[in-house]
Amino acid sequence: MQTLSILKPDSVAKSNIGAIISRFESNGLSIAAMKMLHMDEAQAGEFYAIHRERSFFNDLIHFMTSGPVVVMVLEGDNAVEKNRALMGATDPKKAEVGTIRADFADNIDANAVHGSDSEENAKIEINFFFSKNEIVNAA
Ligand code: IDP
Ligand code: MG
Repeated sequence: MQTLSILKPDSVAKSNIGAIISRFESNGLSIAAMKMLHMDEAQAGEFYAIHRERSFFNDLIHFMTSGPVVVMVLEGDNAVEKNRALMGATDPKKAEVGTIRADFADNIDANAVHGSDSEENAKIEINFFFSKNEIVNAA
């Protein structure tokens, strides 16, 4: 199974790329695709379109376009659920000890990582950032 992960601008700015990728690799998630990019407002707005009506939408887009991100396809058994478990709760104050957000996130805006929340959304999000020939067989 595959899922989409984004290391958000705070993770890149704080040089936490390697430490966070290590969490994935040491927990059975392999990297099947990876790139760095700096999203513009249109791209971030389209990616987060599901949140367009939420009060935090403008803050979310502002933050996600504030610097470069690392976008990855992670592959492994139960990749969607496993990644969500490794990430921890959206609000790092509520994230379990030892999760990525508990260890690397500052607040609910700068919360270190994005992860797809269902297998269906994982497919949509992977297609949003990657073409088929950019994804390798990581199994
Ligand atoms: P998730 O990233 O854990 O899946 P979502 O509910 O999908 O959380 O929200 C997307 C992103 O929007 C979050 O990661 C967070 O950065 C931001 N966000 C969510 N809820 C709030 C909020 O109540 N205030 C501010 N930002 C929020
Ligand atoms: Mg989400």
